[in-house]
Amino acid sequence: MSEKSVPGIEPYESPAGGWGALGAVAKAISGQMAIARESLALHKVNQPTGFDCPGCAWPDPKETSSFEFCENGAKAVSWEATAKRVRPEFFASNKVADLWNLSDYALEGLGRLTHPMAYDRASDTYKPIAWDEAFQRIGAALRALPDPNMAEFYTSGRASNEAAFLYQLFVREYGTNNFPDCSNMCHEATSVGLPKSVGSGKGTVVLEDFEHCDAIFCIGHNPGTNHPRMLSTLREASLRGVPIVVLNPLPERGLERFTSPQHPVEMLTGKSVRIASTYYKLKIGGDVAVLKGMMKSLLAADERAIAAGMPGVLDRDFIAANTTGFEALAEDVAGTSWAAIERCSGLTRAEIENAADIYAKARNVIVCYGMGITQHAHGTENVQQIANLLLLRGNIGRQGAGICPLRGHSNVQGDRTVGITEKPNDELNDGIRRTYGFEPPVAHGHDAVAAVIAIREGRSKALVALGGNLAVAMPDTAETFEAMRKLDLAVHVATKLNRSHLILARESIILPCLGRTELDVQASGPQAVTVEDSMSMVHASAGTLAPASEHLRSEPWIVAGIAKATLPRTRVDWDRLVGDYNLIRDDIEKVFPIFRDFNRRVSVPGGFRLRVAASERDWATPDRRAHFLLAPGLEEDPPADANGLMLTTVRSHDQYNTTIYGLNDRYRGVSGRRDVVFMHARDLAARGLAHGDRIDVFATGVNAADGKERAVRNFVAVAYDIAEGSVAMYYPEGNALIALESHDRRSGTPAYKSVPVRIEAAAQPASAPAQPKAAHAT
Ligand SMILES: Nc1nc2c(c(=O)[nH]1)N[C@H]1C(S)=C(S)[C@@H](COP(=O)(O)OP(=O)(O)OC[C@H]3O[C@@H](n4cnc5c(=O)[nH]c(N)nc54)[C@H](O)[C@@H]3O)O[C@H]1N2
Ligand SMILES: Nc1nc2c(c(=O)[nH]1)N[C@H]1C(S)=C(S)[C@@H](COP(=O)(O)OP(=O)(O)OC[C@H]3O[C@@H](n4cnc5c(=O)[nH]c(N)nc54)[C@H](O)[C@@H]3O)O[C@H]1N2
Ligand SMILES: [Mo]
Repeated sequence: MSEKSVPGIEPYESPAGGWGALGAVAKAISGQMAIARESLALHKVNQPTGFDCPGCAWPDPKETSSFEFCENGAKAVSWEATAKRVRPEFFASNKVADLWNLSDYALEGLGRLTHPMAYDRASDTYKPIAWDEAFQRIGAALRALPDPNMAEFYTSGRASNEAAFLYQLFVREYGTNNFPDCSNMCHEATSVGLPKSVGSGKGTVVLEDFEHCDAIFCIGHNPGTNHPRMLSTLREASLRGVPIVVLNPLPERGLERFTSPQHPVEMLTGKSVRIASTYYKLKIGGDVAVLKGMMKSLLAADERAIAAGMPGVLDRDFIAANTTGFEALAEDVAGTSWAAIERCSGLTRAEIENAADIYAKARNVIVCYGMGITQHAHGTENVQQIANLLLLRGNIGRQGAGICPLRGHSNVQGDRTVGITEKPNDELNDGIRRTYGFEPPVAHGHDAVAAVIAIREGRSKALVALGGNLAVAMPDTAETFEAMRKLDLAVHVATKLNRSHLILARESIILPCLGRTELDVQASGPQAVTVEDSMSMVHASAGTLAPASEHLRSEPWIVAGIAKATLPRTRVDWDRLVGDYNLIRDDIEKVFPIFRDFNRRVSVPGGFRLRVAASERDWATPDRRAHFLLAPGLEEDPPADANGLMLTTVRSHDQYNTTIYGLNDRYRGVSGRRDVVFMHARDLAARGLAHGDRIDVFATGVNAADGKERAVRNFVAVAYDIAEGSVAMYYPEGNALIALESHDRRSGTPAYKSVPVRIEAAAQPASAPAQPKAAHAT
């Protein structure tokens, strides 16, 4: 990094974890001014009798008796269990036009919502409304639509199985499959790509497999920030001598070295454990090239071995017995030149061959991956190339080996399992017919991108959001905001105020709900909900804290309220279900037989695993075989425009998606700011720029194809050890640069991680605001 000092930018030399993490937790908790409440809450996280951490979807170790320390889990819990409140008096004295000018950080920082609120246009304020009246208004507006397909029902992945199941039931009885879901912005490439490869759309490994693997590949995910408890698993593997190969354009500290706060000796001696044994900084979007290069190298090694009369490198028996498409893959890979692979990946042939060698020498291999793989125009192909690589040596469906997509929200996978999908299959539709006796809509509905486009074009007029911050999470900030202002109805079920709530529809309603940490009492007594983690483990979660306000209601209760007010002739006994969540689980089991014996199996501490057929080499594809699938086209990739750079958008260490906990990104050496663009020193120099300079970033290519200028201005260039030609900034700041049309055609996942840009010295003086301000519409 350059010598010039830039405020808030200072390299972080320590390992991930360690005292830095403990300090950050203390700060996060005291910042929320409720120490007693939180420390009580933290002890209940991921315990057999407590609540599931709202942080991430990494599974809990089997022996959940000891509290597993996690800095970002602690932040997520204290953010929810905060003592701060945003009450009706606050809304009464702050017009929405003024709230709009607060930052996203400040908006959520106001604290927990306490009352149902409805927007009042005359005063430009949100005013309290009784629950029943809110439901009546929502029901009337939804019934007034000429077609149920003119409403969109968004789900964010924190919703429990019980809430999500009731929600999809209500929406289907209402008559649409418009289920935009945060999963559409996240692991949709997995859900679409993997079933075609191996017949199952979920990860095939369980936590225990990490104890039996001989090599781990970590591609495009940042566990030190986003799945911190995974560092303990990687640490154990590293200590066993397991090679860990990382493919990531950025040097992520959590993937380099880790000091475990669980281990007093490590903490006291300041020692750390190396995580990556080999760290390859590939170019953004270079994954298909690397994976194809690795396969090319494996095929060549296999041929050489066989020619020399030695055992081959590939698992030919497995390939013959279980797969189709091998010959086509071999041909595709043979036809891909090393020159193209090197150009597209930014790595050398020798580096890729080394990675292939580590892969080939390991008996059991696990490949883990995250958003660096899925959020590209070729996200589905990325996922399928990972599956190919694993299939070549039979690394799926046996102990110690498999594919491990790191899911995002703590229950995003479960929401999908219980029916949040815009493309219902026959099994789901039959389950609903059988259980409730109404005819569910069968035509496919909208995913997230399609929903926003439908709203933009005036084809959809109502949005109901079960959690989340859809407008800010989606690409194309300006267009998405403008679209949302055309709605007749916007309903947000939420714990905290966010910008999506301030984008006003003709009728806007905020319904405040209980969080995971809070006690949920219904007619039959205190309730537990269930969630499914990244490894298909389903377990119970029961809040323990007193609710943040007496007016809060549970998500299942709220969904039932909306349903009853919308569907006067409903076939569902909503009150009965909401009175006892065991009955919701009984119904889930009726609709989805995979949940067989649900209530009994989930009552065991740690819960149970939902069957993933591919984990047992049962390939649930039409021909009952796993498929090698091609990603042709590397050769045709146009060389990047001479002045062009590829931008990726990432999470800082102090945020949870659109929720900004703080302005620091400790491991990347950033404090007190988010207006940064990480760039390689040579990319700076090539543009006559220096570390610390103010810059403007302009979208090019696919994101400028419609002739609209998409730009973010007055950011600060930070010299960084990132792959050359690749630059990075934070999400959601970067969303303004991405057109809705820039997404994976197969899965609909926005290409948040490959944004072609041009970077120039800032046109305006440094004192200008760093963020573009969108005008407030009334
Ligand atoms: N504390 C915290 N925890 C979270 C979240 C959070 O915001 N905060 N979000 C949750 C959610 S919803 C999700 S989906 C997950 C997200 O978890 P991650 O998938 O880890 O999320 P990102 O921060 O988007 O980081 C992706 C990583 O991919 C790398 N990358 C970027 N582009 C490329 C590329 O082209 N190729 C490769 N190989 N790598 C690339 C980036 O450098 C970064 O290290 O985390 C979940 N957990
Ligand atoms: N550029 C760029 N954009 C991205 C991404 C990226 O990597 N880059 N990542 C994408 C990904 S992976 C995802 S998953 C999406 C995230 O999209 P969302 O899931 O829509 O966003 P969140 O920020 O997680 O939602 C935060 C809000 O959820 C509400 N909330 C919190 N807890 C609860 C609860 O228990 N119940 C209810 N009802 N509400 C609650 C609060 O009001 C809070 O303001 O963003 C996507 N957008
Ligand atoms: Mo996500």
